[in-house]
Amino acid sequence: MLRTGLVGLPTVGKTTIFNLLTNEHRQTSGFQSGKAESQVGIARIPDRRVDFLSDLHRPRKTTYAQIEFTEVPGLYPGSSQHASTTAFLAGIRDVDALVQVLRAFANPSVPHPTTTVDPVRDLETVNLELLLADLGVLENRIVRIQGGKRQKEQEEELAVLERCRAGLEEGLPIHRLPLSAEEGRWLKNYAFLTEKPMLLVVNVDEDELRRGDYPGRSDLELTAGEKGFPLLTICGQVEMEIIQLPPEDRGVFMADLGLSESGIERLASATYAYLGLLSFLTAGEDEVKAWTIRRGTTAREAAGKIHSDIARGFIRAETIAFEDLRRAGSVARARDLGLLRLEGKEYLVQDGDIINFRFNV
Ligand SMILES: Nc1nc2c(ncn2[C@@H]2O[C@H](COP(=O)(O)OP(=O)(O)OP(=O)(O)O)[C@@H](O)[C@H]2O)c(=O)[nH]1
Ligand SMILES: [Mg+2]
Repeated sequence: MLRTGLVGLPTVGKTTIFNLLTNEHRQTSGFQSGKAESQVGIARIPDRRVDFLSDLHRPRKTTYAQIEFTEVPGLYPGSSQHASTTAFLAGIRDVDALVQVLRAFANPSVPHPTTTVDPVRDLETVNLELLLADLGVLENRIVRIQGGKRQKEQEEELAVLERCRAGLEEGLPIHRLPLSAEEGRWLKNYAFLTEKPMLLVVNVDEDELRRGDYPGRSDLELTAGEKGFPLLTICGQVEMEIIQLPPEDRGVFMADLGLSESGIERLASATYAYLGLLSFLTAGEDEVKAWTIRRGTTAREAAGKIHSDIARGFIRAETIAFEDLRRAGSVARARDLGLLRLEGKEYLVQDGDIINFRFNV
C-alpha cells in the first residue's frame, strides 16, 4: 500500500484533511493540541472502474486501492531539535511521499500558528525543520563513523554523508543534491525526509474556494512550480463535513462548491501522476480488485504482485482496456469485437488494464 506522511505547522487543518481523506472522525481543535503522537488512517481510493466491474461480476469481495496517511504533530520553528519530534519524524521516514498542509483559510477563531496567512513562509518554515531533522540524523551518523574503525566502505559512506551535510548546511534538500546513483545508494537506509517527493495541499475556506484565490496564491504557485511540488487546493472544513454526510447527500453540496471530485480522488490522482503509478484491475466472481504498480511494469512483474507462482508460471495476460470493456458492456461481447488482447510477459501494463493472467505451475 502507498504510504504518505501529513505534515505542516500546528492548527493548519491537518486533522481536518486527514478526516476528509480517510473518512475518519478524529478530534480537531481550535488551539494547538500539543499532541505528541502521530495518528494513522487508511483511505480507500474511489475508482469508477472498480465500481463498474463490481456491478458486472457481483463478486464476493471488492477491493479498492488504498493510501495510508500518518498525521504527525505540527512542526514549528525549532521543533526539530526536540527528542519527541525526532521520534515522530522517524515514524514517517519510510513513507513514499509527504503531503504538506498549508493554511490559507481565514477563520479568526483559530489564531494562525505564527502571525498572518502566508503559505510560502509556512512552507519554508516546515521544510527547514525537515532539513534540520535530516541534518541531525546525518551528524549523528558521521560522528559514529568517525569514532569507529574505518575501512574502505566506511570511508566511502563518510564522504557521501559529508557532502550531504555540506548541502543541507547551505539549505539544499537532499533531493536537490547532485549525487550519482552509486552515491545515492549509501543514503537508502536513512530514508531522509528531504529526499522524499512532496505534495502541497492548501487548506482554503469556502469564500476563497469560490473566489479561486487566497492570500499568497501566486507566490505559492511560483514556488511550487520551481520546486516541482504538485499543488492542490482543498476546502478542509466544508469538505470534511460533506464526507461525513450519507453518500447520497454529498453530490449536491459538492456541486454547489463547484467540485466534481472528492478530496481523496484529487489527491490520489495527483499522487499517482507525481509518483508515476497506475492501477490495473483483476475481476472475477471471487474478487474485483485494483492493484497499484509503477509505470513501466511488465505483465510478468504485475503478475508477481498477485502471487509469485503466477509470475513464475506466466503464460500470457488476457487484457482488455477498461474503456473498451465499458463500451462493449460485457467480456463476451468485447471478445467478439476483438477487444480482448493476448499480451506476453514483456507487455507494459497500462492504467485501467483489466487482466486475467494465464499461468501454470
Ligand atoms: N474556517 C476553516 N477552519 C478550518 C479549516 N480547516 C481547519 N479549520 C479549523 O482549524 C482548527 C485546527 O484544525 P485541525 O484540523 O485540528 O488542525 P491540525 O493541523 O490537525 O492541528 P494540530 O494537530 O493541533 O497541529 C480547527 O478549529 C478547525 O475547525 C478550514 O478549511 N476552514
Ligand atoms: Mg491534528
